[in-house]
Amino acid sequence: MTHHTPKTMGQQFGRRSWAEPWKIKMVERLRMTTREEREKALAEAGLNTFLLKSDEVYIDLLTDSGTSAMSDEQWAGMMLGDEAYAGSRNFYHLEEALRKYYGYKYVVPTHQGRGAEHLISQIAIKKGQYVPGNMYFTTTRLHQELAGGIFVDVILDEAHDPGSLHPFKGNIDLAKLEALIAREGAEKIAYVSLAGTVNMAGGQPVSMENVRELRALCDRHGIKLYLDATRMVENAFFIQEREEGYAKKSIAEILKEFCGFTDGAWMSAKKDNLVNIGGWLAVNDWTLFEELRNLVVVYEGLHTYGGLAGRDMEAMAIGIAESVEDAHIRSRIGQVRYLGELLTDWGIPIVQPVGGHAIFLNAREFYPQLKQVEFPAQTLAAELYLDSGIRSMERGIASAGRDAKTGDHYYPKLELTRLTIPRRVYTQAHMDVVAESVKAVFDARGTTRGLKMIYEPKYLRFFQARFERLAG
Ligand code: P71
Repeated sequence: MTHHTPKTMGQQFGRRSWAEPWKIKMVERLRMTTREEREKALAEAGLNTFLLKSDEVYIDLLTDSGTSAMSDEQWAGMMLGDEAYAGSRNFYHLEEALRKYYGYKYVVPTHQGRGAEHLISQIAIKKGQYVPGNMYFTTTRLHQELAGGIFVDVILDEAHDPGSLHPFKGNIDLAKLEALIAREGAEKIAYVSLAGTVNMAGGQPVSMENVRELRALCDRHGIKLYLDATRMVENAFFIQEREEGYAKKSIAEILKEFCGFTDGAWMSAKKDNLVNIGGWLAVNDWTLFEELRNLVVVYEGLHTYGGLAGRDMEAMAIGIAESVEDAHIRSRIGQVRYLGELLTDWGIPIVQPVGGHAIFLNAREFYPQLKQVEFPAQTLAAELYLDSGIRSMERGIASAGRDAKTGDHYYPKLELTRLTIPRRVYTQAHMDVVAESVKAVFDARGTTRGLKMIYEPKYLRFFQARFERLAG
């Protein structure tokens, strides 16, 4: 018998191991299912992972949104909820945290990110204006369009290439933006919509240099610059790691410097900010703030709670401080990267470089036999669930929706299946199980058939669409 020497993960990678800066006080038990149970559950869900019951899921990588584990201090904060209708002390705590870490002057809480997107879009966009941005996000673009705006993608070309190793694939291509301004005129631009670690591009960051130059460009033309800060803390980590001059700066310092180049931000606090529900808008301009806090009372709630309970705002204020700690973000992104390193080493096609919140499997390369209208990424999500009970999310043609003018599908270059890692929830052993399941599905890829959509809702169709397997 050959003797096998066990090695820690760190040893296998030739480095000292790192571990999470927390320990586990309470656990949530998981339910395992049989293949038969999964076949049945998936058929009932119309082969759409959004329609599965979470009890039917083993490892849930649908999203990192609202799925993080709160700390004991955040839970203690929940008991300090001041549920006054007006002027809750938790709102002032939240405002203080946002001023301290993000640096904006005025804050409007919202129930989640899209609530904030709705308000800023309604106020800052005039019908027919353009909204250039670094790749679209589904809810962001929808609210911009509902406000009469026309979204224009001005991200670097590299962002659309899953193989490009550009360190800042989230950057805005300033020449594309200049060309749009030259063609349409600055007054036709509502604002520039900049996102930190671009979700649909694979969690790819924006460099400090890019936002600095973008600010200068916007100033030259008198154009406002608003930030989708949803995963901006993760973006700060990549700047610290990859951009010259930032290695010795803290995540908190980098975050604040970056936000300082923008006129305001909207946020889904369900991601970086480590809460299960919440969002906010923050701006530096008083007049804009007055408009926003007036509109928030129409759609969300009074401007000191915006659709949240006092306790939610307290948990958010505490979560913000925890989220900018260097050790937290290093282990958070380290875990995502660990899964990415395994898959890369095994030759499985994923978007490179690995981003902040998720691994994006390149479904086109899994299934070259499928046309894009046969939903390769949706197919891959279905196969993964069947194999192991892991839930992932389609980020391809189903998510992209239809062109309102022509009625045809949008055909995004990226046809991806996202394995999104919740913060502080799963262990390294869970990542191993995920990696092995992806490999099993990859190894069986040759015989996999595609899907057709048999029910298509009007808005954000991917949430509720139903599919059927194509006959072989
Ligand atoms: C994610 C989500 C949640 C989601 C939203 C839509 C379809 C599927 C899943 C939400 C974001 C986001 C960015 C960059 C704004 C929102 C909306 N992401 N900007 O990735 O990633 O925030 O969900 O709190 O309303 O799973 P909201």
